[in-house]
Amino acid sequence: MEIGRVSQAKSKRWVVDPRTWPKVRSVQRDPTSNIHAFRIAYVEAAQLEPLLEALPSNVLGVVRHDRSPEGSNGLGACPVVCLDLPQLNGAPLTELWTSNLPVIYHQAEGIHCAMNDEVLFGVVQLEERPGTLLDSVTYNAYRRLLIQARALGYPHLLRVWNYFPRINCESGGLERYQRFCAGRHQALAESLSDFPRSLPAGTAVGTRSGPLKIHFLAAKQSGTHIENPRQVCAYEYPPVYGPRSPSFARATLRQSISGSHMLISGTASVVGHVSAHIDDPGKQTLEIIHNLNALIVQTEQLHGVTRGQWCGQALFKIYIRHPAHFATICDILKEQLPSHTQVLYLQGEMCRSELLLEIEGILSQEKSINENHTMVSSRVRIQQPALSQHPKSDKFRAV
Ligand code: 3EB
Repeated sequence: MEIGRVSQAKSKRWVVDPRTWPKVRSVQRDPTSNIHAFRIAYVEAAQLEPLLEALPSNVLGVVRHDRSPEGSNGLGACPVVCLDLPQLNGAPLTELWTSNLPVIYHQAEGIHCAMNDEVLFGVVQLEERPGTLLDSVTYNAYRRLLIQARALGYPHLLRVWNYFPRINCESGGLERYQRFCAGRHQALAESLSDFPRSLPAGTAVGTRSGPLKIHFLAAKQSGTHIENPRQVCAYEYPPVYGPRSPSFARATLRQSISGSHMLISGTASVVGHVSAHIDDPGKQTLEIIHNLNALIVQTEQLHGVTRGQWCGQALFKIYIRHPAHFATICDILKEQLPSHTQVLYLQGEMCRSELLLEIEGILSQEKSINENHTMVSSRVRIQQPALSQHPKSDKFRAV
C-alpha cells in the first residue's frame, strides 16, 4: 500500500495545527460557570459514577458501548443508550452529555428525553416484531420522535444517530439499510417543513445485536444545514443505492451566544456518490480526512466560522468494519487528527458493504467571560486552505 506517500501528500490538510490547539479542558477540570447548553466527553466507564457525583453539571444523556441493559446504570431518570458496538481501543469509554443549565427529564410514547432551555437529547428504541419490516418500524420511531420533540418545544432536529443489526442483510427483497432509509424518508418528508434543506446530520451504523436504537439532539432554534462540495447530497443519491435516498445533511452548524458546535455526520470514503478505494482501509481513511477538511472549509466559506475557531473540544468516533484494520487506520489518524482530540474506535458495519470505516465528529468552540475571540484566535495558527484536488463534477452540488 502507498499509505506513506499518500499520507505525506495530505498530512498538512488538517485545519488547525494540532500543536497550537489549546489543551483540552476535560469535564473534571472545567467546572466553570460558563453557560453551556451541552458538552460532550468520552469518560472512562469505571470513572462515571464518581465523576457524576463530583460534577457540577447536569446529565443530558449517556451513550454506552456494551451489551448491558439500559436500566441497570444508577443514572436515575437520565436517557441512556447501550449500543452493541465493541470498543477497539483502551479502557471502556462512555459518552457523557452534560449541561450546566437546569435539566428536566421526560418520558412518553417510548421517547426518553432530557431538556434544558436550549436543547433536547432523546432516545427511542423499537423492537422489530416478527412479520414487521424495518421500514415500518423506522417510520414509527421517527414519527414518534418528531411529534414528541415538537410537542415539547424543540422542533429543530440537529443530529440523529441510528443503529440496528444486520444492516447489509436482505429482507423481503431489499437491503435492510434501504428499508431503514425508506421509513426515515417517509417520516421526515411528511413532517419537516423545509425538507430536505432542514434535514439533520446523521449516522447509520450496523450493530451486532439489539433493536432499532435512535438517539438525537433537537433544539428550540434551527441549526444550519451544511453539505460537502466533494460529495453529492445524500438526499439526492441516484436510485441505484435504494428506492429512497438517505435523509441526512453532511453536518449541522449550531451557533449560540455560549458558543458553536459543528455536528459532523458519519463520513465515509464516498466521492460524488461513489465509494472510493475498495478494499483499502488506509486510502479510505485518507479520503475521509479529505472529506472532513472540505466540510470544514465549506463551513468557513459559506458561514464565516473560520477554521481557527474550532479550538475547543473535538471528539471523533471511528466505526471500523473489520477489527483487523484497526492498526492501519489508527496509525494514520494519530498523524492526521490534532493530538488533543478525543477519539473512540468502535467495531460497526457501514451501510455499503464496501465501506470499511466511517468517521463522525463534534467540534466545539465555547465562549467564556474571560476569553474573547481575539484571544482565542491569536493562539491558533491557521494553515493555508486545504482545497479539494479532485476534479469537481457539475453534479457535485455545493449548498
Ligand atoms: C454515505 O456517505 C455514507 O444513512 O444516516 C453516512 C452517514 C452514511 C449517515 C445515514 C449514511 C448515513 O452515504 C453512509
